[in-house]
Amino acid sequence: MPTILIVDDNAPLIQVMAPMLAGLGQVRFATSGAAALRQMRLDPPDLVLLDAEMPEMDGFEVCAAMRADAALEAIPVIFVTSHDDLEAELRGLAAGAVDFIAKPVREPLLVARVTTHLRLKHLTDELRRTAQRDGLTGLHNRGSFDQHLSREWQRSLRTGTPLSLVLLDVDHFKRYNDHYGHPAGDACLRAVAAALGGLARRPGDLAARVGGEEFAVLLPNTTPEGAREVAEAICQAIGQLALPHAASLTADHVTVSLGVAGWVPRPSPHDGAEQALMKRAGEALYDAKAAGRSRVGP
Ligand code: GH3
Ligand code: MG
Ligand code: MG
Ligand code: MG
Ligand code: MG
Repeated sequence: MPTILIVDDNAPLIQVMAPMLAGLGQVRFATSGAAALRQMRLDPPDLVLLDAEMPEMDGFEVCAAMRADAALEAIPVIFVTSHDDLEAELRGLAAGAVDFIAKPVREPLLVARVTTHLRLKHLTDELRRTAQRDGLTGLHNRGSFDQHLSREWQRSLRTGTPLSLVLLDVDHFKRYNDHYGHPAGDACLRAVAAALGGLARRPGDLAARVGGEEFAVLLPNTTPEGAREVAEAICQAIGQLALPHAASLTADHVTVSLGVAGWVPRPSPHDGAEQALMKRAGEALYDAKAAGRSRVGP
């Protein structure tokens, strides 16, 4: 059930609109712009009906604040205003509104517009989800991982907290495919991915497939020592899946090698400074391979 947030300083008007929308979703309300933003940040709705004219923070300011917030920018906003005002309509659309409704609100029009924009929001959510996912494993894909890495890097830079990541590569996987066949190789990757997803459990942790048989786990607010513990746990858990690998030169079952990197980011004049974490983890992973595989490097 989608959620619809009605924002209006005029409480009686909310009471008029809420029953009209009851069949379309769960209706919430706020009577000021600041309260609306607070509520949205706690629990983002699927659609916002926003009164243009409110004391203190008006609808245009609320809409601008939403567009500047990565967590709220994709939520459609329909402006609601008391008069048939071309200038307000244009300002609303410029601020990022998807549509516009004039007061007094007419029920069929309100229902039709909200229905349309909820349907579009649902489709957009699905598309975004699909675009972020790896088709084989359902984990985040490389593009999504890079986006999150960059976002978390910026956040850690602001807050002065450490950001860590674990890079993981399946050992002797070419030999696995050669021995068991490609479809079995795919099933093996899915099993590894499921184990990985189950271990990256803290809010903000993100597991991704970043290459053919390479995975990464992003660990915000985690020291390199903490990340190393996570990596050791992953190494053990995947070994304990005991997936047979008769062609492995390391063990009789599927094993993985891992590399860890983490630190408190410092300002850099270069774009993409966060990729240094991937590079360092890759070097540690290489060391793990060289040292005999099935371990955390170096
Ligand atoms: P190492 O222990 O050094 O990592 O050896 P490796 O054989 O795992 O590494 P290598 O890079 O030589 O081979 C990786 C293999 O992973 C080769 C490729 O065919 C296989 N692979 C990549 N993506 C997929 C996939 O989506 N499905 C399957 N079944 N195999 C894949
Ligand atoms: Mg008002
Ligand atoms: Mg590899
Ligand atoms: Mg490999
Ligand atoms: Mg190889």
